[in-house]
Amino acid sequence: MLLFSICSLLPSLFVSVAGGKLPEPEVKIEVLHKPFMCYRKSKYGDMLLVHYDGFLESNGTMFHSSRKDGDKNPVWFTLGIREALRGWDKGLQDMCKGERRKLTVPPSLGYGKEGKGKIPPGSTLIFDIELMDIQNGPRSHESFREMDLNDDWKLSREEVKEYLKKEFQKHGYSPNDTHHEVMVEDIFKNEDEDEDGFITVREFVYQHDEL
Ligand SMILES: *[C@@H]1O[C@H](CO)[C@@H](O)[C@H](O)[C@H]1NC(C)=O
Ligand SMILES: *[C@@H]1O[C@H](CO)[C@@H](O)[C@H](O)[C@H]1NC(C)=O
Ligand SMILES: [Ca+2]
Ligand SMILES: [Ca+2]
Repeated sequence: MLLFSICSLLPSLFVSVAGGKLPEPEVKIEVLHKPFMCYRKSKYGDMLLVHYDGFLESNGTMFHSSRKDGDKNPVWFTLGIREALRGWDKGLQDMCKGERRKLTVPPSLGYGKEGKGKIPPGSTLIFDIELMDIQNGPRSHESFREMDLNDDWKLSREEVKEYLKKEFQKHGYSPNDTHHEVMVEDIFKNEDEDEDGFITVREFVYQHDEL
């Protein structure tokens, strides 16, 4: 059971995501606070830790606050892969750690015509978001460089297998060669688009078309 759950988790790091291609309504971005020092700006594929308050534009009701609701912890999400609202993917790019933004998110980049829970159909949303931390995401160049043990800018089956082994150990599981080989085959089936036996930076980092 345990092994099953981590195995279903790991390949998801490699699962391709669909990219939006058509021109779309924009998110309005207002910078509320910009830190004096900015060592790194958020970019596609980064993991962001944020605190946020979300309001309905219609009457100003707060529908969620990470500072006040639940465990009151900030939340992690990966930028640009639709893990969060598309309005966040668009509105939280090039942001410094410590920066605060107000985003005005149209319904089509939020919860759409259907709405969700406390959010009525067709709602424009206002978010007050503070970026607390930035980490390398699973799809980042940095992660790729880490996996590319011989620095030839492509990932071999052996390198991916090494990575899986390390990830398993990090999560407290003993490595299992047979199992890793099955996972590697699965990953290559999805990621090695030109089937040359290597996963290139392009194949790894960028969005795959699912048209
Ligand atoms: C604001 O709008 C929401 C959704 O229509 C509604 O549930 C809520 O009661 C309203 N709040 C106020 C203060 O009018
Ligand atoms: C290793 O994985 C294979 C395939 O998933 C499984 O059949 C086998 O029982 C595992 N071995 C150990 C020692 O866990
Ligand atoms: Ca390599
Ligand atoms: Ca390839």
